[in-house]
Amino acid sequence: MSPRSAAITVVTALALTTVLAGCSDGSPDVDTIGRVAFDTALAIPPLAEPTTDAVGRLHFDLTAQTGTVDVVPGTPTETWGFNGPYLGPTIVAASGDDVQVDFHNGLKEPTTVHWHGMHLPARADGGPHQMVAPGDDWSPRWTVDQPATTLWYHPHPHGETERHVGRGLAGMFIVRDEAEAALSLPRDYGVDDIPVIVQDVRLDADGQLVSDTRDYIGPVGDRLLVNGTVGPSLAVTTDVVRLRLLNASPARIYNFALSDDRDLALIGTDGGLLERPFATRAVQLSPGERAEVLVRMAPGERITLQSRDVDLGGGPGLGGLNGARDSFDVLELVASDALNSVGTVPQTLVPMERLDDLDATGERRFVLDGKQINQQQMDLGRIDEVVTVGDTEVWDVRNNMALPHSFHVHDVQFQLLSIGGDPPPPELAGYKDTILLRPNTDYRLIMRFTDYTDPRTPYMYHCHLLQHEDQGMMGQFVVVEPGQRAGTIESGDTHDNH
Ligand SMILES: [Cu+2]
Repeated sequence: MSPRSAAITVVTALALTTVLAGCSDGSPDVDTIGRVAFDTALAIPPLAEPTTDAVGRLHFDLTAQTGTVDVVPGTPTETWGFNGPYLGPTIVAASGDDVQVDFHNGLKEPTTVHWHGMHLPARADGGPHQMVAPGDDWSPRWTVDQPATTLWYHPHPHGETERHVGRGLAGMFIVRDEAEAALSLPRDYGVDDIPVIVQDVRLDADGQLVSDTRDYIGPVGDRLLVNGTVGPSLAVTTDVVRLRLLNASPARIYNFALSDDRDLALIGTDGGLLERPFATRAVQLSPGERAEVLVRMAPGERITLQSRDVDLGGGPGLGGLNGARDSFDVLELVASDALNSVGTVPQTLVPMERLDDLDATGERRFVLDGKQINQQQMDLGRIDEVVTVGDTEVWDVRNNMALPHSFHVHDVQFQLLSIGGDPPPPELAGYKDTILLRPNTDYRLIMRFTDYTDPRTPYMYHCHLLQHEDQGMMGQFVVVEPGQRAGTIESGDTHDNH
């Protein structure tokens, strides 16, 4: 072992000892089941209203701004949002649409807007190289070119992402397409097709947001907001309701289940619909992950979406850490006495081409340990990996610790070949852009890099536990033409990226 790696191992071991020692006096478990009043109608983020220009491009306006939310009645909590005090409008576009987002930074500090899960040019990606100064504008444009799914947008300023997202800068981006439209699924936004953006918060004595890190995974809150609503209740008017679950929390991992343990039908994950619905009692999501589920309801009944029994995959001792023992009432669903039928839910959804590792042109290995990937902290000036356009690659990602991490890759949606040598379970068999990395486990990912070469503007890959990302658990890759080399990194100017 080299002196350098020996030193890193010692530091990691010390950090782990500190974490494990810290939990013995540690965070009390949170259990809100049965204690949430559900006295407020679930807020539905408004749909962003685009304008169409002369060449048919859709323009969406987003402004980052400050505001307040009454998390505790009568005590305004200072928050940030897009086009409002908290969260942002839902953007809907169809595959094939040309879009442009006209973003204005109305904050007093620089930020970015990253399109999480979107396949698009690196300079439109909104990562840490596309910083937008206070008062400035940024207008990325791209063609939506991926299947129907649930994506989201949020800031990605290096070292500050946890704080920016934790204050409320997040919104949903729904992609539609013809294959999805042809299926008998609920798709009436806000009626039977419901965004469910879940965030946990913790308040200080003055009712202000605090980022109180006692757990290794980062700050975990003791109360939930769903679409910004405290104690949310949804009036259900159809026999089947589609929930688009988004974990927009900085660190907390949820395991969503219904109060009576009835099955959910999982129909989609990060990158699109599954081949067929998967009946499951629970859906676990780490930060950044999404799932689309169908819930079947009977007239007049009342059930609750909860989060409980989170499985971080670790041995004894891990369960009490990092909020895994916490339980929450998340969202109440109240069915009306007469429900409209949405029709028969299809048995098959969309065909999916399985990527084959025999077709892979290369393999890369990423080891996550401490707050590093491959023993390196993020360096905005360093390109870590150079990918040739057209290639299909296997990324072998290992969590080398006894604690959880996660892995998110920009630009692409990947498939899982194996987890710890085993084939992925049905809930992880579809397209993904973010996965929880269980302790001491190898994940083999396969992905195809189809276009958007730019030797000077990198995409990111990183742990999506936002504090880890902020602390440098991130790397950069560029996509180049065959034979091309990476160039000197060019941070985008914020006025015009074309
Ligand atoms: Cu991590």
